[in-house]
Amino acid sequence: MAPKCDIPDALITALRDARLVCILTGAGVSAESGVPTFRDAQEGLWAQYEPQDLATPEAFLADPALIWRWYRWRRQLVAGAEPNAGHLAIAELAKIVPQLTLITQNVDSLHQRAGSTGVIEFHGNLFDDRCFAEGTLTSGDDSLDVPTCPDCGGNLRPGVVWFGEAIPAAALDESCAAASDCDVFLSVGTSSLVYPAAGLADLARDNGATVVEINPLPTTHAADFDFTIAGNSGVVLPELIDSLAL
Ligand code: BV8
Repeated sequence: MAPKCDIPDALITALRDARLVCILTGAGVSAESGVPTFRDAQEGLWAQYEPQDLATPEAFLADPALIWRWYRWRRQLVAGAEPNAGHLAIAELAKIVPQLTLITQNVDSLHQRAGSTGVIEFHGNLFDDRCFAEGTLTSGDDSLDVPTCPDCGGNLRPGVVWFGEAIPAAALDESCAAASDCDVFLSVGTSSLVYPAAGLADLARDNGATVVEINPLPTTHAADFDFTIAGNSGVVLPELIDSLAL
């Protein structure tokens, strides 16, 4: 059967010779599961808001009930979604190459549901609750508009990293180490606009890795990659696995 997209032979060779492969994913890898990306216009009641205006501590302080409604809407949406062929291919690739580090900007747990292990959640997880004041992981009473912390009684917030907030130190350290040490770095389904995540490909390139962008729409950084494959991750990644098996 004719390949659905063209995977350069030199990339297959680089993957076959790789000791460590590092993958960074963004919202695009979940698009084929029906989870809207940050670039996609928000639907319905949320259409009037820019995601990065809602995903801030300031927005939460200004109206915690509104922000909780947004995150509950996203939790329901993601809970109804299934991992797609792109997520499954990444879990498969981890069984083929000697070592694979998966870093995701996604907070939707779809990589883990596809069977990927040791996933670095660079921007946290949608389904975690944290005390806004203490930052401690806890579970809130979901019936309340704004669940409260069982310890201090303060508001709980979703366990994600908001704009203006630091990346969890362990996630940042592990990601920088993997990006600096990898032989092949795949940037999949991300617009490469949000930092410090978008800087990981630069770190990999500066340390001699082969860097690859997989995205139907080349990003503003496309020229900085050794290979750019214009296609949906749910099509390109399974094709990449098949090419490796040949
Ligand atoms: C921080 C969790 C400091 C929340 C998110 C340097 C330069 C400029 C700005 C900054 C900088 N350094 C820091 C900043 C500020 C800011 C930032 O980067 N702003 C941007 C907007 C300019 N960064 C921060 O605030 C970070 N924190 O810097 O803290 C600090 C340091 C120490 C101490 C205190 C503070 C924190 C950023 C994290 C924010 N949280 N998510 C939530 O989800 O609610 S970011 C969120 O948006 C996502 O996690 C993701 O990272 C980002 C969206 O980007 P993508 O995932 O790439 O998705 P997008 O929709 O943009 O694109 C989708 C792509 O997929 C497209 O290219 C499309 O073509 C493609 N696609 C579509 N379909 C498919 C596909 N690809 C493949 N297959 C398909 N089928």
